[in-house]
Amino acid sequence: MSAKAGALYTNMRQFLQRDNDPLSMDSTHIDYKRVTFLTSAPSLRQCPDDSGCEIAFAGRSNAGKSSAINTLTRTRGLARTSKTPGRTQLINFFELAGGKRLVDLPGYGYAKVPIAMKREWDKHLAEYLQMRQSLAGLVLLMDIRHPLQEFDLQMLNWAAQAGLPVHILLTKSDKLKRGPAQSALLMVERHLRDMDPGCTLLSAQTFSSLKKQGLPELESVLGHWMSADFIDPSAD
Ligand SMILES: Nc1nc2c(ncn2[C@@H]2O[C@H](COP(=O)(O)OP(=O)(O)OP(=O)(O)O)[C@@H](O)[C@H]2O)c(=O)[nH]1
Ligand SMILES: [Mg+2]
Repeated sequence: MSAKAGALYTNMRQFLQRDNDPLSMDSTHIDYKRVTFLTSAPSLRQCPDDSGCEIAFAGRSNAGKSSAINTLTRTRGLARTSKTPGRTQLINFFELAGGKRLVDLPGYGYAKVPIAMKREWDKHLAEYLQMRQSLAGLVLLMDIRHPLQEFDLQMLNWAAQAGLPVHILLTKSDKLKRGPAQSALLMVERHLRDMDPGCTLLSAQTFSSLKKQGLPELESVLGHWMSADFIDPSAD
């Protein structure tokens, strides 16, 4: 187990001794409206200093990553959104108060991008996820109508191996009625329980940027990840 995975494991054990209902988690209050664009990086080398704490938003192209960041920060136009998949091609960093960061990752699995470009993205994405010490957790977004596709499963397996906590947002929940939306969530949660029986590192919720549905739950999980006792103590 890597040092990072070891520290996260210790944190998870401490966390397990508490109530692990996401809405009652002990969390840091973060004013998400106090956000500024920091930088865009084409690769890991150009990323800002790997210190403090950041949370990355990952998922297939068009899943709603940039929209979710704008919804969370109540800042329209902060992260660029588009009807054209593949819009976010760089790793975009946004800074919150206290030196914490949100990261908008390039979408994966967009078929129309030339294969060489796709390989480049995948390489940078994998490098970022594996090497970034300040990464405290991954928000993995999936369109609620098409959850757990091949790349999503790959991402989940990789994160589980690395001991990285993942919170799944089943996005665009406004596209489904309540019943089918809940069924999709239950199906995803069943899968997560199979992967991680205590469901200590993996969780899921429904979310809609359009209807602003699911914000308190998301904020609670992020607040917990960013709280001092959850951050890797070996990181500076
Ligand atoms: N109905 C609905 N549409 C949404 C929601 N969230 C995002 N969208 C739409 O989905 C499209 C893609 O959203 P983005 O936020 O740009 O998706 P992305 O994951 O950042 O996409 P890439 O940058 O290409 O990887 C846009 O047309 C959004 O308006 C939502 O909650 N409900
Ligand atoms: Mg985007």
